[in-house]
Amino acid sequence: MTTIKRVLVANRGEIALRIIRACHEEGMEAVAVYSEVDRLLPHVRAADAAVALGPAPAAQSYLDAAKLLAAARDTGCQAVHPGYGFLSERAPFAEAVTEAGLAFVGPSAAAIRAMGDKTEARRRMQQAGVPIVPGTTRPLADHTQARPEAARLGYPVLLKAVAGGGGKGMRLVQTETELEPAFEMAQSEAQHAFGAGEVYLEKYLERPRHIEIQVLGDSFGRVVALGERECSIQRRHQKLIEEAPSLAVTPALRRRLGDAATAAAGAVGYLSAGTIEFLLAPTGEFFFLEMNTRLQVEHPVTELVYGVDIVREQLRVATGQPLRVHAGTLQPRGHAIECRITAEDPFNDFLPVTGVVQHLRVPGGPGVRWDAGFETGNEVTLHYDSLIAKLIAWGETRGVALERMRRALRELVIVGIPTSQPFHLRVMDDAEFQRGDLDITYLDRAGTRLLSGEGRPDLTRPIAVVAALLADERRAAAPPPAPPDRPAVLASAWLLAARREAVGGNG
Ligand code: MV4
Repeated sequence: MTTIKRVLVANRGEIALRIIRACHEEGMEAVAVYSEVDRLLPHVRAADAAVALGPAPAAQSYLDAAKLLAAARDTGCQAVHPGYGFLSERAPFAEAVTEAGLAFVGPSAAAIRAMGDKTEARRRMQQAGVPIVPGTTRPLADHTQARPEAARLGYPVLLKAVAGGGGKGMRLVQTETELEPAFEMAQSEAQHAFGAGEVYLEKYLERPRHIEIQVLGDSFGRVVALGERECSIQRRHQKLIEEAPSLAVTPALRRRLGDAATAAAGAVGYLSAGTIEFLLAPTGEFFFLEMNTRLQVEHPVTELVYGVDIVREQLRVATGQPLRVHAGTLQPRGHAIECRITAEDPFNDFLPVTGVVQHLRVPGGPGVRWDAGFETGNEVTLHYDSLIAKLIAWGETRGVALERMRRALRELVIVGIPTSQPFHLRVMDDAEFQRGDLDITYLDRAGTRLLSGEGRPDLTRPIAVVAALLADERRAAAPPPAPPDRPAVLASAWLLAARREAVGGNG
């Protein structure tokens, strides 16, 4: 057992705040880190202490392992939670954390490394009896080596980077004549993106769904699967909407996917939270795609339908405690949908945008969860990802969850930056989405229909909000009206008392 009293949260924005909240519920203190441009974000204030990392560029802040380790040491932390992105899937960082005598809230460096090499991951999965997409399990030396393999698989095939993942360095090859140039392109892209040019081949699957299984492992060798998430609504390998459960997954298929995911995680001695990605073919066959060895953005939809706090479980297993969830009793309840509210202009090809959140009205009420990294007054820059917040709706049925999401999206007001909000409203209104008729081509097919120039965002509410803000400012500038029964001086006395309370002194 490792005692963890204080955790360094090596991330920013919504996920840093999410982790800080879990620490507090586990009775742990949380130390935030922040770059110069992030000093006013809510995660910095929510933490028990905060350490400045330096300039905005990630290489000099959230990706600087030495600064993070120094921050953990200087503030007396016993553990480091990496969140997602940044250093979360860098095996050398996980190693450095443990070598510094701290607990890494995540899997072992060995598991991260094994899953980071996509051909090694495929070999391990094959050995564990997990179905993999037909293809090679070793890197290919050159296009002449690829030629007979591609012929054996049958075109179309996909060239993928061994160090890849997330779609980078991927190349679709339709015919044999395309193979040589595609091979060179894939290699140089991979070399550029990952500093490792190795590529391998997979049979190209047409119109699959992207289904992923959440797993949790503890130090007693127990691995549990927390059902699936439907993640087919993506754009340029960026997920925009996720839900749990998937309409395409029957209880029998869920059991088979769960067994495969458990075997996959077991094969690398998996500890903490992880996700096994599968492609589900229209035939009903499923294939291992890759494993994400981290907490994922979309974990809340699983939390809501399984009643499990995934981040608290991560913190518990990091201290050496057993998982509190038991495979036999896990049943999804109801349905959850997540919309990623991003600082991107859906009417301009989802171009990332910057600006200040001048006004924010947060949705709430029954079945609505708002996980945000920004508040009114915060600035969105281009230094990091464009995620402002995650809006998650839960309901007893998919229909209720969908209605709640629609209602919450209407409540949400963000003034100052274009966001993905109007896009999400249109998806919720789309008949194809409502039928659950999804695969990875949904957005390519529905995108134009949903975002055609006609019916650009209704500006009535933003204008109303700005008018209200201006009225507020005018009111603030004028002396407060003092009704006869409640003189202004009394309000000041209350304020002074409150301030005395806040500073904890005698005034
Ligand atoms: C595939 C595929 C079809 N066949 N592999 C994209 C990102 C990376 N994680 C793997 N990806 C794909 N691999 C085979 N053999 C289609 C994709 C793919 C995709 C997968 C999941 C979600 C969205 C996607 C969008 C385009 C392509």
